[in-house]
Amino acid sequence: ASSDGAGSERTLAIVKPDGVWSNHAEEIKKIVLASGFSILQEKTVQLDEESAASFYSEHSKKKFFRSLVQYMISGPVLVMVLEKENAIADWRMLIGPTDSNKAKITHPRSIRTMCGTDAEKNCVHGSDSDQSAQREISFFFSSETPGGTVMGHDEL
Ligand code: RTP
Ligand code: MG
Repeated sequence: ASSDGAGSERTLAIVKPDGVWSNHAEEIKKIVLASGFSILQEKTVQLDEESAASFYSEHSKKKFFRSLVQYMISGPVLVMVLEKENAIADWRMLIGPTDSNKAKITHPRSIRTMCGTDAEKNCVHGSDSDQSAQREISFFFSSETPGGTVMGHDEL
């Protein structure tokens, strides 16, 4: 859009199944907007095993991979494209460290402290680089790789 500033950046955020279940999606969206992000696109999707495994394929050799995939398909997720200057790092900062138990100690005001449980069930996702952000945004929002079954779709 023409309003995109020269320094603006996009990232992919996900409210994972535990965050949706525990009714934190609206609260997280309020934090997103209050922190200066624009929500360019959003949808609620139910991932299947294949799409969840593909989304997290970088972790396919890790011990926690199977469990991660089962967690990610355990219910619908809210997927959002966020935009602001420095969006990738700023969103990662807001969500806090991967392990929600550690976040509770070191980052008490983080989103993972608010709604995460442990090293796996950590409530939210954020792209970790510009390359990941581009891949992940296409994964969910390009028509060729729909990335799960759409449960709801808000046009913003
Ligand atoms: P994410 O990709 O979801 O934003 O999380 P992250 O960068 O902070 O962490 P990453 O290393 O990419 O791990 C991806 C997701 O795998 C689950 N996990 N479980 N049991 C474990 O030790 C473990 N470690 C990671 C988490 O759900 C993590 O977000
Ligand atoms: Mg990651």
